[in-house]
Formats: sequence, C-alpha cells, structure tokens
Amino acid sequence: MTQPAIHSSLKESRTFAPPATFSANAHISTQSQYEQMWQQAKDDPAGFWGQMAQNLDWFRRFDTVMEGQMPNVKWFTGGKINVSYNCLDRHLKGARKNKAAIIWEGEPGDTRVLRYQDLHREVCKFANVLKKLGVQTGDRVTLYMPMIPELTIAMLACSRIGAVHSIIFGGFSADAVADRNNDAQAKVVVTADGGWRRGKEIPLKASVDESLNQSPSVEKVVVVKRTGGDVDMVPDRDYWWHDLMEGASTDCDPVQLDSEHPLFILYTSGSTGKPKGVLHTSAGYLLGTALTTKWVFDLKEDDTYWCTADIGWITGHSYICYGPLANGATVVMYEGAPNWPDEGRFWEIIEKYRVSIFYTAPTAIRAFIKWGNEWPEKHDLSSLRLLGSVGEPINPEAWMWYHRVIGQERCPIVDTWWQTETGGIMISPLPGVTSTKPGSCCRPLPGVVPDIVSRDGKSLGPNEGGLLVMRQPWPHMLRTLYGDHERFVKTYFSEVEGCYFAGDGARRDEDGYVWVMGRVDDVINVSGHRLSTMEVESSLVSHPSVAEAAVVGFPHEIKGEGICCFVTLKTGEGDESLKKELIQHVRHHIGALAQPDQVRFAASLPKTRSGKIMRRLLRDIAAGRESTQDTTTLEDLNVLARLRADEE
Ligand code: 7RM
Repeated sequence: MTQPAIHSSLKESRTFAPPATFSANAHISTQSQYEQMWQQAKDDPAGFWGQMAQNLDWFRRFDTVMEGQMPNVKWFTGGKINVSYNCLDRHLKGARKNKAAIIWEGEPGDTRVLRYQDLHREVCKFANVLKKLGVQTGDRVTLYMPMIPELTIAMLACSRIGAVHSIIFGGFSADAVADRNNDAQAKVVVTADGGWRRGKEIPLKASVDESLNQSPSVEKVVVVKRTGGDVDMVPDRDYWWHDLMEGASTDCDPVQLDSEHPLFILYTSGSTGKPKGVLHTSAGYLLGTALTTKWVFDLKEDDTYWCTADIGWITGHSYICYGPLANGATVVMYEGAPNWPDEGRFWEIIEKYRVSIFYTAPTAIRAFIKWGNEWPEKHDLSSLRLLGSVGEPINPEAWMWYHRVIGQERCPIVDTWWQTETGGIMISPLPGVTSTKPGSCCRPLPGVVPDIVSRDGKSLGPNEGGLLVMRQPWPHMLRTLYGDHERFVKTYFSEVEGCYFAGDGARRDEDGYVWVMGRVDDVINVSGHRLSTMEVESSLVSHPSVAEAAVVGFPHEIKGEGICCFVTLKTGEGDESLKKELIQHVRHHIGALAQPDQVRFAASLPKTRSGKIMRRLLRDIAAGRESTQDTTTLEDLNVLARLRADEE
C-alpha cells in the first residue's frame, strides 16, 4: 500500500548566498566543483573514496575500497591504519607540533592548553597505562567522564592500542552505566571524582561504584582527580589517573590495525527500552569525519574551532575529537553550562579565544534567544566567520536570530543533518558554495546519495514529504549494533528495500534542497492529512512570546489525531487569551488543518541530554497515559512530574 505523503505547509522563501570573500577562499568554492564531486562519487564511489583515502596516513594501503552491499559493506579492506596516529603523530613532523590542539576551559574558569606534542605524549602514556591494566586490542573500555582533556586523551589512547571505547555521557545514572558496561562487557572504566555543572559537582565516581555492583565484567577503574571531592577507592580495583601516569613511558607505538577494526561503541536510545550500541570502525569513520570537517567547516590552519556538544554524544566524538584533530585543528573545549556563572559565558569564551568557527544546537540557540540579546551584545564576536547547527531541525526564526545576532549577517550558517549511525555529516550546506534557506539542511555532501520515498520505496517528487533514505553506502556508516546484528538489519534496512532508512521524514523542494521534518514517529495524522509536528512547532516559535514548543498528536474522536502543543514562554506565564492567540497564529500561518486543539504552557520541556525534545513522553502525557518509555536519556527527570501536575 502506498502511504500518503507527509503534508508540508511550511514555506520559506528567504535565501542567503555565501559572501564572495568566503567563497573565494573556501576549500570547495564553486557550485560546479561541488556538482562534479557529487556526480563522480555517485557514479564511481570506489574511485571517489579511494582517491579521498589518500588524505589519510596508512601503514599498509588497502587492496579494495568497498566490498559487499548494504547492510554489510566493508571499506578499505587489506589496509592497515591507526586513528590516533592520524590525529597526532603525523602532525608532529612539521610546524603543527607546537600548535594548540586543545584549548580547554573548566567551568570554574581554570584553563589548559595542550599542543599537539603534549597531547601525543599524554596519549602515549595513557595507552601504556591501559596496557598495564590488562587492556588488549579489541577489549572494551568505558569512559564516563566530564568534559576535560583526559577524556580526549583516553579516547585516543584506546584507539592507539585498538581498544574499543564506549563513552557514557556524564549525566547518566548508575543504572545506565551498568547496562552499557554489561552490554559491551567492558573491562576497564575511566572516570573522574566528579565534574562541574552550574557550580555543582556531579559525583561520577559514586555512580561508577554503584554501577559496579551490577557489572561484573569490569576489573579496573581509573579515576581522574577533577573536583577534589570525597571518593571511595577500592584497593586493587581503583587507581588514580595521576598515580598511574607518573611512571608511564612516553613511548607507545600505534598498533597497525585493520581498516575495519572497531573504533568505538556509542549507545543511543531506541524505541524500545534497550539502548542500541552503534558500532563504528577505524578507517571509514576517520575518513568521513576528517573530510566532512574540512568541507563543511571549511577548516583552515589558523582557525579556532569550537563545537559546544558534549563528547558523550556523537557530535563530540566526530567534531570535537576525531574530525578536527585529524585535520590538525585548534579545538576549544569547555567543561560546563552555557549559563554559568551567567548567560554570557559562551560569548565570553568566543571573545577570549577569538573563536572563528562555532557549532552548536537549536536547543541552545532557542535558550540564547530566551535569555536576550544583551548577553551576546556585551561581547566582541567579530572573530566568528562560520556558524553551525546540529541535532534538530532549526526553526527558521531561530536561524534568523543566529544569523543576525551571532553571525552579524556576515557568517554563513551550516545546518548539518546527520545521526549517530551515519558517523558524520551527510546533508549540509557547503559554506563557500550553497545559498542557504533558513530551516533547510540543503544538499547532500559528495558521496551521500539520499532519496525521499513513500513506504513502498518509490521516489517522491518535489515538496512531497516522505521517508529519508540513503541509496548508497558511505565509509563512515555504522557497521552493526553491538551484539545484535539482527536488530541492526531490522532497524535500518528492512523499511525500504535496498536502502538505509534514517527514521526521519523529509521533503525536497524544487531546488533539490532537503527539509527534514523530524522523526517519522513525530508525524501526526489529522483527518487523514499527515502533518509534521515540527512545522507546527516552527510556527509557534515564530510568535514573539514563545521560547520553545513541542507538538504531539493525541487520540481524537473525530479527527483521528488532534494536535497538542506544549509551549514554554520567553517571560511570564501564559493565560487563556495567549492560548487563543497562539491557536490563531498557527491557523493563520499554516492553515486550518493545523489548528491546535490544545495549548499547554510548561516551565520546561522533557529533553534528552543532547537537547532533543522527547516527544514520545509528551505523547503519553497528551493522551493521559502512564509512560512506558525509556527515560534513561532524559535530562531533567522532574520535568515529567511537573508536566503531569500542570495537566489540570
Ligand atoms: C548528530 C545527531 C539524529 C537525529 C536525526 C534527526 C535529528 C540531527 C538535524 C536533525 C534536522 C538537522 N545525531 N537531526 N541534525 N534534524 N536537521 N540539522 O544529532 O543520533 O543524536 O540524532 O537528530 O532527527 O535523525 S543523533
């Protein structure tokens, strides 16, 4: 049966061409250069990727670029490579050895700078520490750490010896740590006494202790002293990082690993309770992150690059650690919250380090808008030349604010669509080439062949909403879900024949620009019309009083599904007249079809720790159901209780 297309009502006609000076100096600088690369990659993927792979340093060149078909593709077989070698050692041969690799700032204001040489030395030492603790090539190591340089050091140390890291975001509970340790059968956990967040200490080691009662595979724990808080150290199990590092040798040859050697597992929440262990491998992932960093962020030798994500999220893996370091970039890394000690912290950091490339998420941008322009206006943001967005569709009004207030109408914005599973950016503007449209992630990067299809796999025409799929494999795609290959095949490759299915709904406009409409689960069916909840949200956010909105469907006797809007305001509390106004606003903006049935004001919305609104939970609340959803990724557990209490 052909599923009806997703109805799209959001139309955006503003376009922004890249400044001529930006294009003139960009790595990819003309439309025809882009078109030619994209076409070549589509027609001859092996030729294209084989050529691109020359950007990496190999111990042994690969025999074959790609082998097999989706879902089971192997890349660069026969090749021998080491990811940490590519991120560090190769930069030590020239002037980069004294270049800052990481400029780090702790939340309390302490700072550290690690040059490429320093980072290399620390990585070699910690790799030797891991070996001494019994970690061998292929073993899994859990990293449950704050945003401190030791986290990057530990990642690269794992990759140096071929150990597989599994990073667990520092905000997760002991239970979540235990689940992930067990699933991965981790041998060693690296953690810290604690980390700083809004002036409070997050007691990481205490959670590890609790988790270890339930995860017998873990033999050793390494603890970084960060906060100086009290911790229990269990003899012969727990060791201080600084004690182990003291005697460690600075010599550690990188292990020559197969291209397909696993690099890391990263758990991401699934629609069932059990998180999915997305597995990435060495050469393909490294190539994808290195190239996309260069193309999308147009990285130059003298840039100061800052991605505000947490490393516990894929964005941090790919665009704080591997991609930028493979390019020899200078990366700013910040430990804490954007509103500590006040709402100007990010802008202060940009001014202080003269950040030139800034990459953040729509959820953060909406918070900045809510906090007011006076915060960025207090700081000199003239060092910025490029802005990025990731994690959710960016509402056009938030895009415009980012463009005007932060980019000062000078900086291109790259709205980058990708996923934990895709490893790196897939659909994004090229800042020197693409005329951007607010709210669209624009065109696929070279090597990415997306399509938008109906449930039965037919390509849809311009402006028809459907399922976003990939028709060709790419080197940095996930290889499996750890320990559950069947679930991998079922989740990503069984929806649409011969394609990778991303789980997102999207449309392509008449210029071939992609507009992601959110997860397909977030499509609601109102009187037989399939509407994207994201579009209703964007309409609400364009109202001057609204800070954020989350829209979900709920069972409705007449319409099938009704539209329920959870709304947070910039200031004050909502009343009946504002409710009516918002309903009219959406009706006027999108049409009668999208007129909300309910508007509920809330103090905050339930979000994952990476800032995505958890609409699944809101659906339960809107329907008045008890939730059976996995809440382990929820940032603020109290928010649910508050939302339920507000129902009356
Ligand atoms: C990088 C990341 C993936 C999901 C994805 C989308 C949504 C991410 C955008 C976006 C619209 C974007 N990985 N998403 N980026 N939607 N425009 N630029 O976020 O695995 O955590 O999430 O996020 O729904 O499927 S993720």
